[in-house]
Amino acid sequence: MALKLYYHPLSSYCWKVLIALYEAGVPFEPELVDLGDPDARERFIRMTPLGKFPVLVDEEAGKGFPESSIIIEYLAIKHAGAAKLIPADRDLALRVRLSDRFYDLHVHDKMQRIVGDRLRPADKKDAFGVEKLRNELEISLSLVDRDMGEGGWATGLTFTMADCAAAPALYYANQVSPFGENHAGAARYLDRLMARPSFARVLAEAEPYFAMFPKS
Ligand SMILES: N[C@@H](CCC(=O)N[C@@H](CS)C(=O)NCC(=O)O)C(=O)O
Repeated sequence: MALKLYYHPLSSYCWKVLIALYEAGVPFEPELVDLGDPDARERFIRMTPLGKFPVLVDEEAGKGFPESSIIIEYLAIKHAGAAKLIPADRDLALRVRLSDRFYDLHVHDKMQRIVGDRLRPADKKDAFGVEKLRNELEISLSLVDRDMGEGGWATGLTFTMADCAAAPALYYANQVSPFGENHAGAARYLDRLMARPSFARVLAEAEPYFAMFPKS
């Protein structure tokens, strides 16, 4: 299967898919999209009008998908190495999808919008909105503390799509507001994720771009 991944090395949702690809050992061609380059942006938007990455194109099958979870679902259907990311058991698979939704919607999205506010012009900031997002993120992280402090992966002993979702969400949430002692359980889970070779590789590849991340 000839796969092409349109991505950016700093993009958290692209990390989620890269982790899955590295976990599964699926060969793919990375295509870095610089949305700051007007020509590259125009080409990308022509391909995917919402302009969000990651996008995976399966050139042999003539198919392409945005949305990190759908991309991982596709990989799990098409590639034996990726099948383990979504268990065959339907009840377990539901738990994985529920946890994937939790990390995307209740951790990743909050974090992403807090970072988004940092990129706004000084007179367009939304302090009220950011405070609300920070409070919501605190609640989500307290659930991660409760469930993940003692070890294991998001839904048990097996590394799944839910852990692919958790890794970037928690990594950047910890940048936005360091977990420290307040979120010791989340911090321990993040340590386990960062020690996982797939995620360690993603972080090493992103390293040259980290200076572009808005610190405040
Ligand atoms: N729900 C989407 C979210 C994708 C997303 O938000 N991507 C961000 C990068 S992490 C993006 O493309 N940002 C560029 C922009 O909004 O201009 C997914 O799971 O893939």
